[in-house]
Amino acid sequence: MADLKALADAVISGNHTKAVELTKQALGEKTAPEDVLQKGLVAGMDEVGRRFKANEFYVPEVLIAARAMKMAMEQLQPVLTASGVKPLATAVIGTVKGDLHDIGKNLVSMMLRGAGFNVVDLGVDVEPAKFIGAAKENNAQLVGLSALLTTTMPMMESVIKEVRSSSMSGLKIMIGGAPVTKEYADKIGADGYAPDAASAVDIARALVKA
Ligand code: B1M
Repeated sequence: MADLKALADAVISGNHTKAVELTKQALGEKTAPEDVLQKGLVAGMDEVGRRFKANEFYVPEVLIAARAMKMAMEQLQPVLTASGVKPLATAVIGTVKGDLHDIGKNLVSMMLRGAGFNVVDLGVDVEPAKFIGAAKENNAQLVGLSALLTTTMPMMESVIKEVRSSSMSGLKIMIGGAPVTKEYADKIGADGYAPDAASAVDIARALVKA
């Protein structure tokens, strides 16, 4: 019988070979693809997030866990799509214009994918209009903005202003990045702020439910 706990453990330890093998095995045994996702892969990434928040895991452990998750997802995705399982929500994410830092943003993307979001990652140095265009095109519920430079933080406010004055004014906006604070997020009218990738998952889940 498919061992979804072992699959979660393979993700937590970043053992991609085992994660892929157990995913294939579970699918071969006709385990519901949603269970493979939620009880195996997402459960594993949730624990990775918990350990990261508790400083029991650091960036390298999160990256290897996310790689295991991604490789297992490659097996699972076609089956999920065929069975009509819907993603939790769609999030468009990127590093704002003028800013080339993407390590943290990539972590947030990976953790959101791990939590069952469909993530459209626009990369770095993203113009405000591109966020809105991609959100429209992908029917997104959430936009995620990352900035690592004090000089590019104001670009987040520009994106928020553009979103609020567009036909997508109801889009939820989450921001983050080393120099960003909750106070700053409130000041510029963001819906949510996350200090790290694991908290970003909690905030994103809450925002798309609201
Ligand atoms: Co740059 N850099 N950098 N840099 N760089 C910083 C940010 C800096 C603090 C270093 C310093 O001086 N001490 C400083 C900024 C100072 C300031 O603005 N006050 C700085 C500078 C000045 C610069 C340049 C201007 C240097 C130069 O050329 N003179 C230049 C700018 C280029 C540009 O962007 N236009 C530059 C360039 C670079 C590199 C290209 C060399 C490289 C980036 C490589 C890459 O990203 N692919 C780089 C790096 C690596 C850093 C440091 C060392 C590390 C950043 C990082 O990846 N951290 C950084 C110093 C530091 O932070 N200690 C620094 C690890 C990452 C996991 O954390 O990104 O904070 P972080 O992400 C976290 C959270 O913030 C949060 O979750 C993540 C995971 O927990 N988070 C979100 C991030 N985005 C989020 C989005 C969310 C939610 C949470 O919702 C959407």
